[in-house]
Amino acid sequence: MHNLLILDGAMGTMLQAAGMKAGEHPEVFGFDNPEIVKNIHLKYIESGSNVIYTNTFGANAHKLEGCKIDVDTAVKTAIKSAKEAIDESKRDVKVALDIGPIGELLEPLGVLRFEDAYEIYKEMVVAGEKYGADIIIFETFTDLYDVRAGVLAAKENTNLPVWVTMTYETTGRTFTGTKIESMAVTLEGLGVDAIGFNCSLGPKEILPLAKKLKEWTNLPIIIKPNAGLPNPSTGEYDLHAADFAKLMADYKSIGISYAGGCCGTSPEFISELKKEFENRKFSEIKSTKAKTGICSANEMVELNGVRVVGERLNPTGKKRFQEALLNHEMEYICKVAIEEEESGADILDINVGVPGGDEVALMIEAVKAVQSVVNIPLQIDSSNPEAIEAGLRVYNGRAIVNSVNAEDERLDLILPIVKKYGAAVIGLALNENGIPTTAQERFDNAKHILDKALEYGLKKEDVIIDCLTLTVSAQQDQAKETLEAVRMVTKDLGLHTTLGVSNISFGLPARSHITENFLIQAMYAGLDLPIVNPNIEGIMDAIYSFKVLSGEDKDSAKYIDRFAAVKTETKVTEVLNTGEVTKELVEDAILKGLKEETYNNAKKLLETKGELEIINEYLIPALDTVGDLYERQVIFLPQLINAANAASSAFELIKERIANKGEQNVSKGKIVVCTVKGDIHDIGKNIVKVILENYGYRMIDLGRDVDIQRVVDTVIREDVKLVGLSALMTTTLPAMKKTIEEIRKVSKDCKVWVGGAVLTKEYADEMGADFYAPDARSSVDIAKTVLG
Ligand code: THG
Repeated sequence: MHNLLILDGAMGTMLQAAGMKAGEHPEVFGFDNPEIVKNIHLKYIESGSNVIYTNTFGANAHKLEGCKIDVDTAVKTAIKSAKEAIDESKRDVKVALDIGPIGELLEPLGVLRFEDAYEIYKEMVVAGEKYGADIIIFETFTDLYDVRAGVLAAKENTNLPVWVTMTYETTGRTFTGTKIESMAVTLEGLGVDAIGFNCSLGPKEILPLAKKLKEWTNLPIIIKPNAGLPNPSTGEYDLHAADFAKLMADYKSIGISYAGGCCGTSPEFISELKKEFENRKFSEIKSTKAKTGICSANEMVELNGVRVVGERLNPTGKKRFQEALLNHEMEYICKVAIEEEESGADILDINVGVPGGDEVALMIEAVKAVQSVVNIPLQIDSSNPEAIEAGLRVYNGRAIVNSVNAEDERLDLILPIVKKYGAAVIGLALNENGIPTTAQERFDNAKHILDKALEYGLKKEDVIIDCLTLTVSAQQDQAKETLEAVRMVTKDLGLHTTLGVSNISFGLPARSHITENFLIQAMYAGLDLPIVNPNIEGIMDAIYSFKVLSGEDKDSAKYIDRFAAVKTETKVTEVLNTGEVTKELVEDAILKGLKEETYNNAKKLLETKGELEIINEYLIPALDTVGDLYERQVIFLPQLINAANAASSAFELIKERIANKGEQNVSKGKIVVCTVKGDIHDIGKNIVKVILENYGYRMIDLGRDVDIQRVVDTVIREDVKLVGLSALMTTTLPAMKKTIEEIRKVSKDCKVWVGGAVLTKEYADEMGADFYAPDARSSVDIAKTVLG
């Protein structure tokens, strides 16, 4: 019999039903009313919960700032209430310390540093363990980077099991673009004990997402959906307890381990769930091995064919790159990375070792910068264990470590780090005696690396062997030994292999012929992760051709795509050469989130063009393109924000020029935005603000939890013609409706649009809003309609 445990249901709505006011901190309410919290837990336990979540979702230092209780007190109080309920019930129930997102976006989406997020979560988990929690559950996360900070804090500072559930949209992406595959592989790598989904959707909508998750993880799966979707006419969730339980029974085909309810569920839901699961036994699910790969948050690279590793993020022999590292010119490094991605690299090797540079600090800086501008995953290239760990720590995905070798001392130093972060690792087929001259000896080194890796708990597919490219002009007999070693490691050990391909041709004229010929032979021998310069057309041509002949490129589709249409895309770097700033270049730089580049473009344009012309004909069309790409899910939230910020650097310069000339305000109109009374969530509102600002509107941001009267006063005082209201919780929708009504009383022509996670077009209509914005991007169209 499959072992399934029942979790609890919603806490927030139960607290409200017991008298908590909108806008009140649940943790503070729980501190003042511990009996109420205990009784809610007791109801869930009596309904059948085997695990209850503490009333600590927002008990972090950021959210509790200015409250009368601190984090330690909030956690202590909440765990005490949970434990008292368990004691009273006399049942064997576990306490999960509930941790929600901090409520502030991490860099580069927002301003919170990864390291600061870590400290905030650390304070919570340490208190949780101290006061006796059995499990730590991170729930409702939409940013993989954010939850990684939490998981690391939990793993490094407590001995408790760590669970994670993230919140997805029906598209299979979170709000920031995290893929299910990436969540699964990254979190399993970090040693999380169970993963799954909670909130946002109902059991029916989460089912396909859970199936996908199952393909990508071997971990126990947690499903804690909402009670369906909110029904616009009633404001309630659309599933009753029995329907909810029936839909949950469908999960038995997947083989989940923990089931409960999120928003809109109650003890009744949990008892129905319990009945449903008791009546219909979960059959044992045959576990097939989960898929894996190397990934960033929003891109997964499976290692089931030739994958190109770009070599150019490397200061060796490159003066400009060295200079950029020493001067911390990350925009230059980012441009090199973008160029490699555009040329077709699948993974980027990143090496920041430069004389006079602090490799650890530079690795952190470069990984953070590069991962914010490219989607493809990274390969951390260093011989310094601290630099490797620093890179893995801030890397938001699952990386490759380049490299270890067969020396035990190195293996014992590096492999535990690789294991801790769940990375893959390249093992060089050399040892303390140097590079062997025969294929057999290189094979033996590879075997030793594999054995050690398995001992340290890595999986076979996480080990990539480098059979070592020597320079053929110096040691001519070695080329065939390398190729033979690749063949043996591929065939007899079944491992992935890599080679720094270009080493082969040093010292020869017309190097490309040798490099490409060697590359082709090596791929034929089994090389699947060539480290190359993807900007060299011949290299990529060879790889595209190989994939056709090997059968990897089905129906030659990629090959045809590469050669059928002549690519007209301009490269960012071209602006430096030609000096002419075209619309394409402006758009390209903005799309890539290059701030300095965009600033310089604008500066150059100002020499010959008017301010408004630049805004209307260059910046706005570029932002429109960015918006379209976002809507079509070609780019994701991080890129959208980066692009908006890049455009803003140009916009600031232009505004400055206009101010200096003493001309009238360039602003296209004033817009008020705020999160309504009783709601403290402002992530969506902040994004809207940034984007609209960059379209040239003057934004009056009233903040969150805003009094209706303040909105009304501002509308009158500033003669505002457009107001955007945000709310994340169903419980604050009445406040939104009331705000609209009050605005109507004082202004005939002020339009109001509404947006937020729980809203729908129907809701918006019902509360009398003029417009509904399903996402941040659509607020632009609304602003254009109203203000031009
Ligand atoms: N195995 C593994 N990792 C490696 C290598 C390897 N990492 C580093 C290197 N070798 C592969 N990467 C590079 C990076 C830069 C250059 C070559 C290989 C390089 N290329 C130009 C050249 O060949 O002259 C120089 C400048 C340029 O690109 O414009 O410097 O073997 N595991």
